[in-house]
Amino acid sequence: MLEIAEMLPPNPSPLWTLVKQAGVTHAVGAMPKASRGNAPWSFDALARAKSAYNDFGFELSVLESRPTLTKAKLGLPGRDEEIETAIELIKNLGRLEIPVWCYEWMPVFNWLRTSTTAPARGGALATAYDHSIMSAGPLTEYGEVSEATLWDSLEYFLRAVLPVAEEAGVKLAMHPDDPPLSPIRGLGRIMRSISNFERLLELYPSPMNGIALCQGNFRLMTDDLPAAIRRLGSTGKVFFVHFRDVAGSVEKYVEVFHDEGPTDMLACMEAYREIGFEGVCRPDHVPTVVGDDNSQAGYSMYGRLFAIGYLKGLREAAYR
Ligand SMILES: [Mn+2]
Repeated sequence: MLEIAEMLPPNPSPLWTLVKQAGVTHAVGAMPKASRGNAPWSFDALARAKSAYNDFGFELSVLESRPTLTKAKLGLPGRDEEIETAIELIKNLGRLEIPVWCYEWMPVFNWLRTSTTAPARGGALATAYDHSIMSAGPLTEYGEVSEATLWDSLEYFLRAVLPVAEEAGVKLAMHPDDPPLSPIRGLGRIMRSISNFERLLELYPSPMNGIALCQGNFRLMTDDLPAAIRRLGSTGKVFFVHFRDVAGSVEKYVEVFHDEGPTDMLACMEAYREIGFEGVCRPDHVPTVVGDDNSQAGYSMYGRLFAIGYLKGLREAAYR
């Protein structure tokens, strides 16, 4: 059964209460800040974070933050030290029975937008991406990096971490590149097509090597998202779902409310039921609505209420 979760920063806040009031039972968490000499990925830090979620009645289903992996992604000297932190994190997730780690392979840039103030329905604010703006920007300090380099570094990483993940019983869910475009400012990006995700699964076959199906990005890779869910889901390797939609194309798009995009969201929910998805699905990136400030574009508080309610309704329709 698909369970609905929300992304909650690791400290209790009014957001936690609101999400609880909306009937959400599962949390997608992040590493806490370092404290008392404990690294964010240490057992002690993660144990306290997990307890906080549990104390509020949330099951911590996914950890969706990462230690720095820039050298690991770019294949640079020092990568083994970075990979060692990922290994320690995975071991500690196993010890604490946190079943999924969501990671990504976007070098230097994480998710990228050229606007956080795009006009959305009723005066809400959305995030948007326009490649004609981004591509005018300078190269990073790393210059040009090929996709071949990223594939090599990813294989090196998987060979190091997947045996640990198997031992720990922790599933690794790869989030797609956002936007799924390559290169950006000289940096190749590889997690940007359905066939590349199939290549990821073949790179190191393992029951722990899987996918975070972020709909906003996969919808920019295909015109038939429900079919893509069934195709990737047939591998049994969809471990985590981000629920959202965008309008436009990969070169120029804007995020939308969950009910107004071009994607048939009910058909997506039915596809998750058909593939027997057993994991959590969280709303991703909501517009900033009245009563919210825009300081954390995509993750404002009240905007989430609508997304959670819509997702709950779709789940009820698909699973009844
Ligand atoms: Mn996402």
